[in-house]
Amino acid sequence: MTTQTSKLLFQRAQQSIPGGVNSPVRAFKSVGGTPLFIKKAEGTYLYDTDDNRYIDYIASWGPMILGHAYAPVIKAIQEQAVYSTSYGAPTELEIRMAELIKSMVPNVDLIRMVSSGTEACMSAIRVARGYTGRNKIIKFEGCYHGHADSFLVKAGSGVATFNIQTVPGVTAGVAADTLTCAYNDLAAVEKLVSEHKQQIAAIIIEPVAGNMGCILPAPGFIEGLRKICNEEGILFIFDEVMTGFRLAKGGAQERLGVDADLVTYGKVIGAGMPVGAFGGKKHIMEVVSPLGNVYQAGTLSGNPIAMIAGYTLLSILNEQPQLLQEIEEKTIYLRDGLDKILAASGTPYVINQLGSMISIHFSDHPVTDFASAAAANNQLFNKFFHAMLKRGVYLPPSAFESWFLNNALTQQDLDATLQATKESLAEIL
Ligand code: KE4
Repeated sequence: MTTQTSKLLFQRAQQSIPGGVNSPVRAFKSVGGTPLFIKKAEGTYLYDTDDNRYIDYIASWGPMILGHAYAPVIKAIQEQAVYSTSYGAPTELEIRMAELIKSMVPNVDLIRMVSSGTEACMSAIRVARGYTGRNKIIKFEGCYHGHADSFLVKAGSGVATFNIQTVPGVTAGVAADTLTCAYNDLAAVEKLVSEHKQQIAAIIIEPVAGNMGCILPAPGFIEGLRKICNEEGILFIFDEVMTGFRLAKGGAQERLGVDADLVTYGKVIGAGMPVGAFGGKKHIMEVVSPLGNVYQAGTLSGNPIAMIAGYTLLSILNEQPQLLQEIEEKTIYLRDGLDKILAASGTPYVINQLGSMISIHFSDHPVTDFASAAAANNQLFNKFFHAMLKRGVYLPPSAFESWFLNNALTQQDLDATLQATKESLAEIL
C-alpha cells in the first residue's frame, strides 16, 4: 500500500492552508504520520488518492449515517442544483425542513437553520443569555461545542487531542463567563451553581459525549442536571450535533427521556452539506431576531441545496426508523467482537458504546470523564490507529473521538474490521 500521492499533496497543501487542512483534527497531528487525501467515497468505503480502499468509521465525523454517496441524497442535490444554489430569500424547502424536524424531535416549537454545529451552539448560548439576562454558562471538560470563543475552555475533540490548555485569542473576559466541571460530576455542578446564584444562563452538554471518545452519562446525571436547571431558572441545552438523528429519531431527548430547553443539531441534519440548527420552546425562541432582539443571521442559512440534502436524509430516517436500529445492531456486533479480541490480548481496555457511537480506550479503569480518557494509554491508541489504517480500516485519528458507524457497513466489513483488530494488536503489543 503506497500513500505517496497523499504525501505529495500534504506537502503542497501546507503551502497555502494552515497545517495543510481546513480542520485540525484531519491533520493526523496526534497519531502522527501523513493524513490521507481522499479522492472519493461510496457506501462505507473511502478511496484515497493512491486508490487505497478503507472501511470508514468516521463517516465525515457523523453525517454519512446511511453511507457515502447515498443515492436519494445525491439525486435530490442534482435535481435542486439546476435551480441555482442560493437565493438569500425564504423558500418553501426551509419550511418543510423545519416542519419535518419538529415532527421528529420533542420540545421544538421553533427552529432556526445555520451552517454549522458551531453556529448552532454559539447561537443557542446567545439565546439563553438573552432570554435569562444572565452571563455565565456551565460546560463540561472534554465536551466540544464547536470553536466559538465561549466553548474553547477545556474543550474536547481537537482541543483535547492537541492538549491545548488555553486557546490564544480567547479573552480572559470571555473565559471568565465559562464555568467548567467534570462530566458526570453532579456535585461539582451543584457547587458551581450555589457559588453563582442567578448568574448562570445555561448548562450546555453533549448528552452522550463523543469528543472525549464516547462517554455515557452516569445513571441520574442528566436527570440531575434537569432538576438543577428547573430549580435555578437555568436553561438546559442539549448539544445534539452528534447524537441528533443518530441515537434515536428524536435524538438523546428521546433516547434518555429528558427534555432540553434548547437543542442544537448538525452533521446528520445536512447529510454532509453545511447545516446546523438550534431550536426549542416558543417562549424561549421568540427572543430570536426578527421576532426578538437576540440577533443571529447567516447568508447561507437554510441554503436550498443543503436543505434538500438534509430533508431527503431525515425523511428516510423518519419513515424508516428501523435503519437506526440496524446501525445499532451492527455497532453491538462490532463491540462484542472487539471485546473478545481485546480480552484475549491481555492489554487493559474499556469499550464505551451507546447506539451507533463507540470508542475503545486502552485503560485499566472506567472512562467516565475527560480525566479518565486522558489517563488512558493513548500512545498505544495511536499505534493501533496506524496498524488498522494500513489494514484498510480508517478510525478517527484520535483517542478523543467517537467512532461513527454507518448503515452501509456489511457483516463482511465488520468481520474484516475484527480481523484487522486481531492482527493489529498482535503487531503492536
Ligand atoms: P461543526 O462546527 O464542526 O459543524 O460542529 C461543532 C460541534 C458541535 N457539537 C458537537 C457535539 C460536535 O461534535 C461538533 C463537531 N465535532 C467535531 C468532531 N468531534 C468535528 C470535526 C472537526 O472539527 O473537523
